[in-house]
Amino acid sequence: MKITVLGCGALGQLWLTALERQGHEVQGWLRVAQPYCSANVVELDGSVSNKTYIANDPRFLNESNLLIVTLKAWQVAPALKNLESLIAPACPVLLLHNGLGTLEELRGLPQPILQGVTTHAATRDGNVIVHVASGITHIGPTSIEAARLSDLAEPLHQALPDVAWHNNVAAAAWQKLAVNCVINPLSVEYDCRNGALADHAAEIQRLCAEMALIMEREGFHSSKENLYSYVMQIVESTTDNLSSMLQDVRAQRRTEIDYINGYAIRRARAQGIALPENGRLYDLIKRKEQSYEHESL
Ligand code: KPL
Repeated sequence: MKITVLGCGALGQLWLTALERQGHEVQGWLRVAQPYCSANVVELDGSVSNKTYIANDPRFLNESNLLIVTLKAWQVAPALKNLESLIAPACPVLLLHNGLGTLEELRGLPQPILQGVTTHAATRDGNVIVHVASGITHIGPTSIEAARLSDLAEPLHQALPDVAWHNNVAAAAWQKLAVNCVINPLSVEYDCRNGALADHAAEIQRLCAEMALIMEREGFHSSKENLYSYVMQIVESTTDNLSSMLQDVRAQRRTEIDYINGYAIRRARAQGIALPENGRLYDLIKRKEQSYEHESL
């Protein structure tokens, strides 16, 4: 297959490396156009792959059979709207980002959109991307046209296992949203690695209760107890991780808060319910972002 990967951060580099190894023709696409991009990945078994790929070739993009988007949530809609005319109308677009809300922003995009949720963990160590934990990438359609694309799961699975196709991927996306609504802002509040959140069980329980409530209203049944035990499992399995939100705050970058707790709060408002603990953390992260936005003025 011919595949373009939009966004060459940690996850983008993992996919470029994995797909090329399987014999696919790949290119990267950087927001600031460059003719080449490099992927420098330490694999799970410790082996190193350091390769350079072509980048930002509009013809390659137009001929691509798949576009994988690994940008931050807030970058997705502006980037895709910019590229829309260069992407073939039938080319599937696979979104792989934290949070929800981009589908609403992409309404009207002609290409079929697949939503993806991944539990692979990769972190940046200087110029190197370290694939720290294997995981599952759940993918699925967001429209009737996209429902015909289930055959894509197999080549993706061959490249970077596991990949699982779900006709109702939104359920997996809400489950991941719940994890991110808890771990990401709390790790910023306590300025700690994920594992240290085990000391804040009461706060985690309150957040899980709120997430179970909104998920139920949105038609994705989950109990607060099940969510709590799932979140604690992720706290433990990612114990040494700095959450993506804490990394963003430390680097004084825009966070994905509007697509994480912000999305849960918007859906709750639409359902006529309040999520006070999510609201408190949303405000906390927004204040942090504003403090460094102001510093850089
Ligand atoms: O997705 C994550 C993130 O950091 O954004 C978790 C699952 C919380 C792992 O760190």
